Amino acid sequence: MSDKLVIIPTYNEKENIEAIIHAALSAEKMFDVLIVDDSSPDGTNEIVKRLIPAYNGRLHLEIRTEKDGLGRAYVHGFKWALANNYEYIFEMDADFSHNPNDLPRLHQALVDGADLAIGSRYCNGVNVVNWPMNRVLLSYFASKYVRIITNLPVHDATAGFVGYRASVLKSLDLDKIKFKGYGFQIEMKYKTWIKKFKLKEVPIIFTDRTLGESKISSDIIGEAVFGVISLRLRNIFGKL
Ligand SMILES: Nc1nc2c(ncn2[C@@H]2O[C@H](COP(=O)(O)OP(=O)(O)OP(=O)(O)O)[C@@H](O)[C@H]2O)c(=O)[nH]1
Ligand SMILES: [Mg+2]
Repeated sequence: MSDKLVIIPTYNEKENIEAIIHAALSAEKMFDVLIVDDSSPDGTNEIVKRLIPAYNGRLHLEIRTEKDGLGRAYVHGFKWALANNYEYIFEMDADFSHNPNDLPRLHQALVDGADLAIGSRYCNGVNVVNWPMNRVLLSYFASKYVRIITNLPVHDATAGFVGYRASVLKSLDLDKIKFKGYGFQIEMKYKTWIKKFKLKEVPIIFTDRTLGESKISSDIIGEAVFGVISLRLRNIFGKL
């Protein structure tokens, strides 16, 4: 069994799922894959079930009964990863915005001493392909905003292509992770940082999805805007 697991949350990803699984399981250094599917109505998990036997125990599936946000899906995946003794645990989207060939570099950052490796779009300028300008600006200024409010020393605070050492996930109280969307990514980085773990940004190029539909919504943006202020205040008052 590998000591490295890539968690991919899915909701209606039938156009991408087979190819992303194949790409992740073909990346150098032998990563295992866990799909956490929220009972996608398009049958994503049926495709996964069909693929499982071909990958000799390297492909796993957890199905949750309803759509409950990417944050909750990841928390479910983290618990599964710890219960199955993985040492290096990665988050990756199903839509090829994150290039599976970057997984070995994220892993290397952890081997070289980082506790949280962040696949970062903004540590060397802006490395985003095919996103409409309003999405780029939203995401870029969201990171600046997070940095101003919280001091978190990261250029890409909402990055969703990251790797953790198991020790980080063991030390966070996963049942207290509150946020579901972009806020989740910020919350995880902030809580890791205030516990004095070592964060390292690894430059990546992010590409907009070509297949399937985005699940971003205005609630998710609102959660992140107000959530950042609440994270900072809860830390000041010792309530994190
Ligand atoms: N299990 C689960 N997965 C989800 C949920 N919402 C989104 N996802 C998955 O999380 C990943 C990121 O979602 P996207 O829709 O690509 O959201 P995004 O990357 O923020 O938005 P775009 O950049 O516009 O694609 C994808 O693999 C989705 O299938 C959810 O509620 N449950
Ligand atoms: Mg996406």
